[in-house]
Formats: sequence, C-alpha cells, structure tokens
Amino acid sequence: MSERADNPQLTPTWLTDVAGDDLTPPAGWHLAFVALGANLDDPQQQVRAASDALGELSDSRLQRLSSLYRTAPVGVRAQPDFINAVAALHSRLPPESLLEALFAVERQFGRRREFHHAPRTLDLDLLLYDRQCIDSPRLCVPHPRMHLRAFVLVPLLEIAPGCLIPGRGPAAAWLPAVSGQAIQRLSR
Ligand code: PH2
Ligand code: MG
Ligand code: MG
Repeated sequence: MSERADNPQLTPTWLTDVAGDDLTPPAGWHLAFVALGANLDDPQQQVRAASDALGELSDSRLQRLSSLYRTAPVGVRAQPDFINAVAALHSRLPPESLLEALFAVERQFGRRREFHHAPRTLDLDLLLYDRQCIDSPRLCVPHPRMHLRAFVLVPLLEIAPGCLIPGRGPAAAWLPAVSGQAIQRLSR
C-alpha cells in the first residue's frame, strides 16, 4: 500500500508543507527529486534543456523546477562554476529504471564519464525516491552527500521547504553546515 497523506504519522513533511500545496503522488506513482548540474558548453542552456527533457521522461511528470543557481565547484576546485537546479517528479518508474532514464538523458546531452568529478555537460543525480533508503551497487538513495552541498539543499528547499532526508532529518537543518559554499540564484 502506498503511504496515505491523511494519516499524520505516515505523512512525509515534504508532501504537505510545500508552498501551500502538496506533492503527494497519485496511487501507484512515486515522488522523486533530481539534481541537475552542468559546467561546460553553455551550462545554463544545458540545464534548461535538461529540465525540458525531464518533462518528457516516460511514465513521469515534472512537478516542480527550482530556479537556476550559479555555484562554486565543490570537490575539484579547478574547474568552471556550475549551474545547478533541483526538480521534483512524479514517476511510475521503479528507482533503478528512473536512474537508467536519467543516464539516458545525460548521454543524450553528450556526457562522457572521464574521471570522478570531471567537468560535465550534464549531471543528473537521483536525490530522493519517496522515503526509501536504497544502497545497491548502482544506486544510493538518499544521495549520500546531498545534505553537505549547498548546490543541492538550496534549490531543493526552494521547491520543497519541508523536505525530509531519510536518515538525516529536515533538509533545512543542514543549511548552516553549507553556509560557506558560494551559491547565487539567477533571475529566471
Ligand atoms: N557536482 C559534483 C562535484 N562538485 N560542485 C557544484 N557546485 N555543483 C555540482 O553539481 C557538482 C559540484 C559531482 O557531481
Ligand atoms: Mg553529481
Ligand atoms: Mg551523477
């Protein structure tokens, strides 16, 4: 059975406390959050076009898209600034199939996997899938470092202010931990 929004004990905060309405998926659908990032080849255009592609994923519906943000690179510092955003989707795809669909979009955008954290035309990371915790060789959900990255937390909280990260608590509680990371919201 799917979790019911009318049972307060089973109601994830992000399903009820988002900008005055809610993101509860219909029966048989799931709520997924996806991070978008690019820092090569006109990254703003890459992220805008990628969000259009997310809107066309099979068995999925784009529910929300954050603003675009210009962010300083985390990890390997000697690379261009990133453009980042976060999307909320309803999807009927199981998590591994959704991941495959995201990889297919990355490939469509010319992504080559050169080395870990290499500059990229497009990176799509599955952050959250309902309240599930998945730790398989291909997929780790919640994304294991999402709570430590301003470029994820800030756009995520823009579209889902009450978002909970399973195992970590409210996403908003992690903001102080990332306050030193440069992030600038771009006008639409
Ligand atoms: N992605 C990374 C590593 N570092 N830094 C920023 N600002 N934005 C990203 O999307 C990003 C990063 C690995 O995927
Ligand atoms: Mg990534
Ligand atoms: Mg990735």
